[in-house]
Amino acid sequence: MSIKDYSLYLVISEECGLGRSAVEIANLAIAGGVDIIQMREKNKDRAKLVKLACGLSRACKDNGVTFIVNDDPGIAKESDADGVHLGQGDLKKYSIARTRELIGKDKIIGVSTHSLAELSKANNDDVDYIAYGPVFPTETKDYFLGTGDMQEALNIAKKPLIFIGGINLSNLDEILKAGVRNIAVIRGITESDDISLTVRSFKDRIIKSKKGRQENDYKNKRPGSGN
Ligand code: TZP
Ligand code: MG
Repeated sequence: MSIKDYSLYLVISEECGLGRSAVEIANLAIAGGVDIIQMREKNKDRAKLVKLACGLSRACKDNGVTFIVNDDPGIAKESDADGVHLGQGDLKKYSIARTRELIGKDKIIGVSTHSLAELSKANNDDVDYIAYGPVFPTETKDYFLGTGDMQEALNIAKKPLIFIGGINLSNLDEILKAGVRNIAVIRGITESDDISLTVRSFKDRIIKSKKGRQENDYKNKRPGSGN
């Protein structure tokens, strides 16, 4: 399976939702036009994770939104998710070949990378997309990469590249201008009062930036444009 649009990828951790449930957050984000939703819950037992994943999977399927389970290919399989997201630690537990075997070869596998070296390695692995970050300071991690290597990351990526970490409506334009096409967000969306509106704002700006880039590409390629 391939994802048609990686533009806006929401990672849901219920504890970052200002008291709202993961399904409530998902439905509000779906109404706002999110492309992908990931369940990322670190403090629930397996039975709860499976139940929640099934609920989120259903909500996403009903609305044509891609659903990804973090950490656990087994739960992705049980909830009929579209795919699984593995961190560098998860890859020690589940090889990519084993993950493909578990979830099915048509499903999506995404990986987290935190350096250009990890990104380069993921380029050659059998994965469908690569997440790269944290770009900005975030409460989730105790370090961040900054935007210095962003251009190089964009240049070397051979798969859809999704930037993550501390991205919000205040720093979004800076990274879109640098050429970023796809972003993943937790708190910049789940901590907003109006999740649907915030998702819409993220999405509108991403679409506008992509359109601007297409128009520029077109202008630069026109005969007589000097290129
Ligand atoms: N991986 C790198 S940064 C991050 C993950 C899971 C957390 C992103 O959360 P936020 O709230 O968007 O900074
Ligand atoms: Mg993980």
